[in-house]
Amino acid sequence: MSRLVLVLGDQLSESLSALQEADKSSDIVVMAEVADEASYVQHHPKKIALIFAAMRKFAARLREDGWEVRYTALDDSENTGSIPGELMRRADQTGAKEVLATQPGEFRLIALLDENSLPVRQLRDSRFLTDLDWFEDWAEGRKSLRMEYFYREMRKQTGFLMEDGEPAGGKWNFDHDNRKPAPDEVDFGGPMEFTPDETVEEVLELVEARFGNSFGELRPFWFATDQGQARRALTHFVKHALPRFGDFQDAMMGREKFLYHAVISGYMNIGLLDPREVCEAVEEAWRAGDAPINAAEGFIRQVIGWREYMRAIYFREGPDYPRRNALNHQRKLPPLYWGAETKMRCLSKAVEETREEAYAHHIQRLMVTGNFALLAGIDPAEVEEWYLRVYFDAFEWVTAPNTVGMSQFADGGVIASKPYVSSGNYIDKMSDYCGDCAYSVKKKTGEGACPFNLLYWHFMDRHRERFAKNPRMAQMYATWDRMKDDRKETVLREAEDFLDRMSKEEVV
Ligand code: DLZ
Ligand code: SF4
Repeated sequence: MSRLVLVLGDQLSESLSALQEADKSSDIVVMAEVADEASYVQHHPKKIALIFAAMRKFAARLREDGWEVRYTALDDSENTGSIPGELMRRADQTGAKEVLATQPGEFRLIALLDENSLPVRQLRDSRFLTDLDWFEDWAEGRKSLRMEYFYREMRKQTGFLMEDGEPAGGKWNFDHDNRKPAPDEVDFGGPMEFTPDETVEEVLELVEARFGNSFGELRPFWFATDQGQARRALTHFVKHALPRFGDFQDAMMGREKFLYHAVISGYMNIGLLDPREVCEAVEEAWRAGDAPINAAEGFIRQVIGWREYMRAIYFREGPDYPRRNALNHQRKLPPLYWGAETKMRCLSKAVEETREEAYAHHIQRLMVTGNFALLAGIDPAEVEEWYLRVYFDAFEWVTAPNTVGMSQFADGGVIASKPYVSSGNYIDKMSDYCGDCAYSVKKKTGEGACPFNLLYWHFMDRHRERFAKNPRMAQMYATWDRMKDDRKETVLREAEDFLDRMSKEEVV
């Protein structure tokens, strides 16, 4: 009796546990482009196109490999519009009585498969390095979960950048070297771009017709859409950008969308690249003397540290995690996040690049769009949904912990030991945005004062009770307390005024 093997749009790896467990000679692979997945949030058109194109190419590859694949295109007349619907339809066609799946990266879909009338066996997703049961044991009894300690465990377990049981270069973390401000010139032309082939072009036409009105530019579409292309993109990054990746990891530049970033997170998250092969390529470049340790370590930490840690926290914290709101922030996400005019250059650049590329690098996400949302008191659920919609690498297992936890502190400190907030100063130091901005970063109050400067103190003041005792924030509270009362009043009044105007959808 044949079984169905479900392969989702972010599970496009031959090493997928469901495929490994299945029998090529009798089991039938089911893949489906469905309206439910394409619209549970209104994804960026480039993200949908990436997933559909990569799904179609992966299905073709499985067929070449001898698998029987039942593939449903979005515009197939028989398409039921949902994953459970497609499983039932394929079961009726084939007589299959059981489904093999790899556990999806989202509680919503896990529950749907659990409730499916046809039994679904959900296998562990072995493409991630962290065993979630091991993580439970590791986390149990710890007062606080900090990524750094988790990361060191992962270094030991995987052996990446280890020499005789010790961290290569004598330190676990070289972040101290990774905070250079924006350079004058960037000698990297950006990630490798791929001209759409026939399959991609067909998908682009479909996406244009069905999702053309969503936020985001579909064309030019240049993403890798199969494993071979994604590997070329990785090699290109390692050769041309990795050596300077570390130095400028936290820099931001108006003219340079990508700086020295790899832009491969989306490929990893849909299965085209395996995190192990990514780290191996980076480690190899360091061993060959082609990349410094601060670059290799900084990069590998993102992959075996942050990426794994985010996912493990998501599954540990449970389905309510994306809706947490520890700071009780209720303001609506302002239209500037959807491209409405703003005078804040840092935000207008981050949103413009997001609209064009379905991408912004991590420091733009954390220190510009994330920082502003936190300072302005925006509902973290709205912020999380924004990230989930607009980025090519966004799936709930990563956007929930990244946004609700790390960027918005809405989990009350499960992930971060203090909120990631900064005034305009930090943005000015790390970017070239402020020079071209209508606001003045040097002005703390009055006409043209940088809104980040005002909102920073507004945030500190309104959350005093929660944060005043945090030793890492004591110095900032001491600075605030040293300010004269009338100055404090001016700052808070101007911040309130800014927030009012923003809420009334005036151009701010
Ligand atoms: C994100 C996405 C989109 C846009 N479309 C599909 C689809 O049509 N078919 C599919 O199998 N998967 C799609 N996905 C990925 C799923 O939403 C993803 O598997 C879940 O969010 C869990 O991570
Ligand atoms: Fe952003 Fe303020 Fe700098 Fe303008 S002055 S770019 S608003 S940080």
